[in-house]
Formats: sequence, C-alpha cells, structure tokens
Amino acid sequence: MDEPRIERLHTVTSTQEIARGLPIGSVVVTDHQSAGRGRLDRRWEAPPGTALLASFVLPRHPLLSLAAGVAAAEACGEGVGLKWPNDLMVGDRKAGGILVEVAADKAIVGIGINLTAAPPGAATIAQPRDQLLERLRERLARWSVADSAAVLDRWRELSVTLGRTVRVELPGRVIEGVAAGIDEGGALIVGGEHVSAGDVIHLRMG
Ligand code: BT5
Repeated sequence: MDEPRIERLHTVTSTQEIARGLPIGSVVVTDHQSAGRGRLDRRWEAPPGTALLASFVLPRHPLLSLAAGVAAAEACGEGVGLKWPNDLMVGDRKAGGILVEVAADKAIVGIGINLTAAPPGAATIAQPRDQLLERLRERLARWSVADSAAVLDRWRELSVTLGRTVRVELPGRVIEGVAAGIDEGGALIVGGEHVSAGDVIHLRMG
C-alpha cells in the first residue's frame, strides 16, 4: 500500500483530479486551478495565490458532506457558519465551498476557501493558508470517522440555515418554507419534505 503524501503544486487543472490517484490520508494543495470545479459542473474561481485550494483523500462516511462542513467550519473558527449542506458562510456571504466525490474505496473532499480575494458578493476568511490547512487536516481526520449522531449534532450547532425561510430548487420544482431540521440521513426538512440534493437559497432572517 502506498504511503499517504502531501502534494504541493503550483498550478493544476483541479486538485480533485490529482487526489483521485492517491491513498487515504493524502492531501493535494495548489496556488492555482485552471479548471476548479464546484458541484453540478459549476466552476470554482480564485485568482492565483488568493485562496486555500485543497483536496483530502479520506475514508468513506455516510455523512461525509456534512462532516467535512463541520470540520471546515471548526478549522476556520469563530464567525463562520454552515449553509446546508456545507457552504462556509460569513454572515450571508459565501467564503468557501466543499465538493465531495466518492470512489469505490475512498472519498475525495475538495475545499476552496477565499483568503485574500473573493468574487463580488462573496466573503474572505483572512487567515494564513498553511495554518488553516493544518487545522483542516486535523479536523477532517477527526470528523471523517466520527459517528453520525455526533456529526449531526455539531452540524446543527454550526448551521446558519436551520430556522431560516428558504427556497429549495429541485429539478422541475421549487419548495419554500422554514428549514425545520435535518434528518438522520443529512436531508434538510422544509415544509415537511426531506430534501437530500439541490440548492438552497436563504430568503430572509427567520
Ligand atoms: C462548491 O460548489 O461550493 C464547491 C467548491 C469546491 C472548490 C474546491 S477548490 C479545491 C477542490 N478542487 C476543485 O476543483 N474543487 C474543490 P457549488 O456549491 O456548486 O458552488 C459553486 C458556485 O459558487 C459557482 O457557481 C459560483 O456561483 C460560486 N463561486 C465560484 N467561485 C467562488 C468563490 N471563490 N467564492 C464564493 N463563491 C464562488
């Protein structure tokens, strides 16, 4: 079995592509991505050297998306909350995003956090990159093997979505209502419906 390793690369297409070939415990970090990816084929944009851009190879976990959000919010510290499922928020602005991709025997957790620049309407978390990376590694190691009940409890504490009036855009339809909770599978409960995928928009303070 290969040893886990840390790859620090100046420029890549996406850290996710490099991480896919590495063993559990490995990390890929870069200054710049020419084709940084969000969910659903969206783009993740960050000018060179302005962001933490990393992919972590982790064991699979049924709630890894929420667990990664918890780990990242804790690594960022005070003032950073989670919009369902795992966007890093400073107030109502997005400061970081998480993309979880699952393979047969491992999962790749990609995390992008704006440090010194952000697109219009987005936020930064002004912290030194390497220190933040170290805290992320440590928190991810812990939360990626935590039991689901602990992940859900901590996610609820860090959430800025619960209690808010939200709009959920699903393929072909839209639900609006108060985000009342998350179920044991990590689905958001809105208007009595359990939403496990889709985009959530916070409508107003609730
Ligand atoms: C995400 O997708 O939020 C997951 C982003 C994951 C990025 C990391 S970077 C390291 C690793 N390697 C990769 O290639 N990806 C991961 P999603 O929820 O789909 O949000 C994408 C949307 O966020 C875009 O459509 C934009 O509207 C917006 N966006 C793009 N760049 C942003 C930025 N720097 N800050 C805030 N919002 C951004």
